[in-house]
Amino acid sequence: MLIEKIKSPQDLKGFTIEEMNTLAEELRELIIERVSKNGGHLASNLGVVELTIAMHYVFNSPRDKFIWDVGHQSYSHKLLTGRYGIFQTLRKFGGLSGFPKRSESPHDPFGTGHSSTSISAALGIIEARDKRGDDCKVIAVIGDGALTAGLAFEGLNQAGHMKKDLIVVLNDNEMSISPNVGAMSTYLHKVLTGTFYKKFRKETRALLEGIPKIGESVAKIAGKAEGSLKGFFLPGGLFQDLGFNYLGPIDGHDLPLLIETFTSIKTLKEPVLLHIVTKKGKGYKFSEDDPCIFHGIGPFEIETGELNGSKGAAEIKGCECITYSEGFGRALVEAASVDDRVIAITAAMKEGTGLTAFAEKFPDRFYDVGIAEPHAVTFAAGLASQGLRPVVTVYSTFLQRAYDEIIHDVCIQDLPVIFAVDRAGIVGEDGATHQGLFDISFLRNIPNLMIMAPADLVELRMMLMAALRHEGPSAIRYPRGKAFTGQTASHDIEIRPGKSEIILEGKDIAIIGIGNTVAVSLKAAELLKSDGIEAYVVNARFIKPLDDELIISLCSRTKKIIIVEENVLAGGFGSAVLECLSDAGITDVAVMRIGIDDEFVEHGSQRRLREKYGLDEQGIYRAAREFIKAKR
Ligand SMILES: Cc1ncc(C[n+]2csc(CCOP(=O)(O)OP(=O)(O)O)c2C)c(N)n1
Repeated sequence: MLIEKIKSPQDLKGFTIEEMNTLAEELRELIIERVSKNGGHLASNLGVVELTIAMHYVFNSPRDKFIWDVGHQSYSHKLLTGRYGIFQTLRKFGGLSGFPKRSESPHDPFGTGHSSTSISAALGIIEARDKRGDDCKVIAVIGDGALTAGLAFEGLNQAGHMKKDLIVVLNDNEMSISPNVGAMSTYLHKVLTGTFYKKFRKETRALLEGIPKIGESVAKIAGKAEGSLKGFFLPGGLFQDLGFNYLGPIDGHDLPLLIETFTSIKTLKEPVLLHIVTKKGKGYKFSEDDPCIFHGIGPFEIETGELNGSKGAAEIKGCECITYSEGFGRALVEAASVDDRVIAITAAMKEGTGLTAFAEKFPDRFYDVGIAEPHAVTFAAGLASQGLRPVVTVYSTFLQRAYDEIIHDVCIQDLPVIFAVDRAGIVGEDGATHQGLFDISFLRNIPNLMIMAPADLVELRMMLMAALRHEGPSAIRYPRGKAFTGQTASHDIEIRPGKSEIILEGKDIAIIGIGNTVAVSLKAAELLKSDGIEAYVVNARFIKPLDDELIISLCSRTKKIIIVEENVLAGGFGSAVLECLSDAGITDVAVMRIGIDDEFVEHGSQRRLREKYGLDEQGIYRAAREFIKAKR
């Protein structure tokens, strides 16, 4: 195989176009095979194979720096930069990350995972380069989906103004995870289908050949050229007005054309935006037909495209086949059916957050705002200020983007926006950039916000109803994966603000779980019972308001309390309990907190990571036994 000859991108330099086309086929096969086993972002990676080869052929990584926006499309880049030998470990615990990572390779100059950071980061790198008098090239590759975020425009805004030699490759496949949305997407679509593109598409190569290789800016060349050449630059007028030399659109699968284009623009000393058109999922029938399903996928059968087991299943034994996201989506449809004030908002994650059915049933009350979490939150605040009941469904990790909007636009004004915080806790293979391990800490300190976490699907539904009854802002956090169906042993189905419940009586020790740690705490209590240790188990339900009364009363019954949470310990739920005890002047109770210490949690399966951090039943059981033995 040709890929075996490539120890570093330098080895690509001697390849012929024919060999590079064969290499593209090999890369596609390797990616399909690996993702079919390990899961991952298939369609996005298949779309950028030729682009990646061309970039490595023309530029000199790691001296020249590639910033992959989101970074979910970086598998070919990894394969060409010395990571072929360990590619089978992709997304596995201790293995290759599914995203660019500084600690993994000098060819990854900037880590990504969340979208729309590439232009800002590239500009920073360029500025630092100029300060040290270097002359490397910096290329940001951004998708049309990622271009919907405000952050990308903040980067373009400064870059166009600074006039530095930044190359932005806009990889346009007209898809975000689902079809791309918004006015920018409509604009790009017009560019692709417009008369200019149609007219000049065929002439693209001829035009490029006419561009001198050195010195003059693309704009100047265009200015000097004949009328038809000017037309070549017209479609992307918006980018030109922002200070970029716009080039394209060109076919992003035409390797010779890509190579010629990069060679032509390499020497320019001004910002260039190269618009390429690619097919998401290219080269594998099933992902070409359904790039949305194959955007991020679990293990599947290559022959049939069918999933092996269900995607994102939490590894809790004995649960029914429905995810928390699906359960939430169903509950929201139910709520919206009886309350026409209910609105659903997503930032480009309709399928992931379980809103597909809602969008079909209530198209006028469903909004996909693009990858624009801060806007989603303020948009919801505006709706809520007029008496509507917006529900922002968002992954915990992406809600981080909207912190100021949560405080400034929602909570200070005490508006009844509901945050459905999906993928809260350990998410698994997507790794450090995607774990939802901060939301308890960053939400808990905001006045007016009620925060809940359900122990099972029944509670999730009841919490949504409680949030809709609540007159102020609220958040419900729930994990990735399958729901613990049925009741986790809740005695009382009714959700009352600030009320938790004891779901197992004991005497020797108390274990307080929140959300999905309730079920494992119960299992750990069963193990303790066989050792003769009787543990109370508390289903906390509320992070805020905290059930001070129950916690304080528990302290008169047992002198040892363990708190288990899938969140960082700093500022987490355990901290809330400690604050409560301290404020109440309780000093004779020993508290142990199980959660994530002061570190980022890397990639691996949810099961493996929970085991590592002692968040599974065995971990809690062992910790409880040690704790019982300890003097204090
Ligand atoms: C801030 C943020 N929100 C949401 C996501 C989830 N997400 C990952 S890829 C993606 C779509 C990106 O579309 P595009 O940039 O066009 O790349 P493509 O996958 O089409 O190549 C989304 C919404 C994210 N990574 N970061």
